Amino acid sequence: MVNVEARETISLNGEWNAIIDPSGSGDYRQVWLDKKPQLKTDFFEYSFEGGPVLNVPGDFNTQMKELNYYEGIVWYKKPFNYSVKSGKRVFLHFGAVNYLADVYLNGVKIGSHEGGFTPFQFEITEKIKEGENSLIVRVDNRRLPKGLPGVGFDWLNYGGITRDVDLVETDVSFIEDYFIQLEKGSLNTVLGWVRLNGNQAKQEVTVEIPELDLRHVANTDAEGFAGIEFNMKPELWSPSEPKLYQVIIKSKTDVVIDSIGFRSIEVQGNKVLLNQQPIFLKAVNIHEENPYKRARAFSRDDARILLESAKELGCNMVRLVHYPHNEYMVKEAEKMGLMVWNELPVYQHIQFSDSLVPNKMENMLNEMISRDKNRGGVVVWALSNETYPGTANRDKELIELSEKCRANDSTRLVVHVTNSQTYRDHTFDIQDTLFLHSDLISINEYIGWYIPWQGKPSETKWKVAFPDKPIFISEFGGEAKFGNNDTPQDEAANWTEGYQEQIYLDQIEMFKTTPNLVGVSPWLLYDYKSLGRMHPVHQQGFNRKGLISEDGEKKKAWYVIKDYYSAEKDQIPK
Ligand code: GCB
Repeated sequence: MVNVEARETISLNGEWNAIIDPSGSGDYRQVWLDKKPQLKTDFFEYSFEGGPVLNVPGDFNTQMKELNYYEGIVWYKKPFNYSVKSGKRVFLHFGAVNYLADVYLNGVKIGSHEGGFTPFQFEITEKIKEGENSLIVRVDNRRLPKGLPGVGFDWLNYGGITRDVDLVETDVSFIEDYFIQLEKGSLNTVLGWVRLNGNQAKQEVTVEIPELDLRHVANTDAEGFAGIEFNMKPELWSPSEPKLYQVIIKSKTDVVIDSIGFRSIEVQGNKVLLNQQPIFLKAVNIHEENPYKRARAFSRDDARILLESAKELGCNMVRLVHYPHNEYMVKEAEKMGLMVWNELPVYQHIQFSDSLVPNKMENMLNEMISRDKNRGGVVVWALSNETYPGTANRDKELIELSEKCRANDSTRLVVHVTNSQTYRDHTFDIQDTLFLHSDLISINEYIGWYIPWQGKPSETKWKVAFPDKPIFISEFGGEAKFGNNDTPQDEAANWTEGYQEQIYLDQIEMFKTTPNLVGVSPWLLYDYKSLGRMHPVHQQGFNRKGLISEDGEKKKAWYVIKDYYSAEKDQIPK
């Protein structure tokens, strides 16, 4: 179900007992049975009691020194009391668990989930007991070659029950899901639907927007589904006026209240149009990490820290890499006037030929869209990042995924990010057949860092496979350690702020030569933890491409981008 925050919930956040299981012995010891000795001769070689306690939500890596680099199994247990209410249904909802979750209630398995960044739930109406209940979750964050992402990625593999856990109580029939957004290209027609769960009797559902004095009535069919279509004249959502409307969705037995922004987003020719006006996307890349806690971000407060920095930089968009971030991020961004780029963890080396991977991609896509489709702030579904044209079945599977995405939600831009490029004779040659299926030519390039300049940035030449499409530079930048002003500043191996600053100045010169440029997104806002970044003096386990350090100190490059964003107009001429 969507919009859990707006429903009757009982939070299961807080302290959970944990068993750390690096050897995987918990499976054959059947830890989920949580046995206690009955006879004098009984003993069991595990116990939740007397062991470590972990906070949920939160990654486990940063809660115990021993788990710092841990990738393995942790068993979590939460005892809770419940009073059964007749005529109510109960669901157990997880905001996210990284990566595999097996869930047991009172010793019985109720389900499993794969994927570290999207919500899932199980109905437990028949399984929850009056009084004391015990919930056990086996979490496994080991990397899988056939996982999403696969085994190699440039961020910390934070494991655990990383987002909120709730019991959700509903009536027998409830509003499971709804889609209330403007029709693609329209500024005044809402085209969507409402879907009920649990009662196939046909009934009226209403969508009300009190501020617009609007009440729309529709009738559900035998499957509990009602199409919604009505006209209105909303004040449109935009970064400068992030107007949200209270939207009340009602069925006979349920009410869900949401706060929704209405806007249109589309590509026309070589431009991106927001509310039918060309817009320049001033973005920044953000990982889901609280720099100050150096831990996985999961709360509204964490979201505010990251998003306020993006606002201060002058952004009108955030690219939330490389997986769907928590729902607070998306909701807060919408409130603050930041367009959101949501991305699937289809990252670099993915085994597209595996028989299960395409299904996993599709499930994650559906879970991502399902949760965020009512957020007007969300303008991009990014389906992949830097996958390789040579990988078997890559194009076939990603093209199918794009089609499924458009069929599920036709209102946003669908994007694939690539780094399929050559840079020879000072010419940028961008060729990737995948761009045919992407609304933007979205490229990551690190000229000035991984690839040295071959001439004056202002004289860069371009050869682009699809010359009529808009180009978005989704990553660029280089590393610097804050406060490092050593000389010489023109040597990359010195990790100086000056070297990073020069990369940004040069990139901005190059942007003036980029055809159909509709926006840029520096890599990235804050320095963040990544174990592959092993330089003992300059990196210390951090990817140092941040514009801000993990202590909140702004590097010289920050000011370059801030100036660029304040000089660059949001609206570009038609
Ligand atoms: C990239 C990736 C990003 C990396 C970044 C880097 O191209 O998309 O995930 O972290 O480069 O710092 O090398």
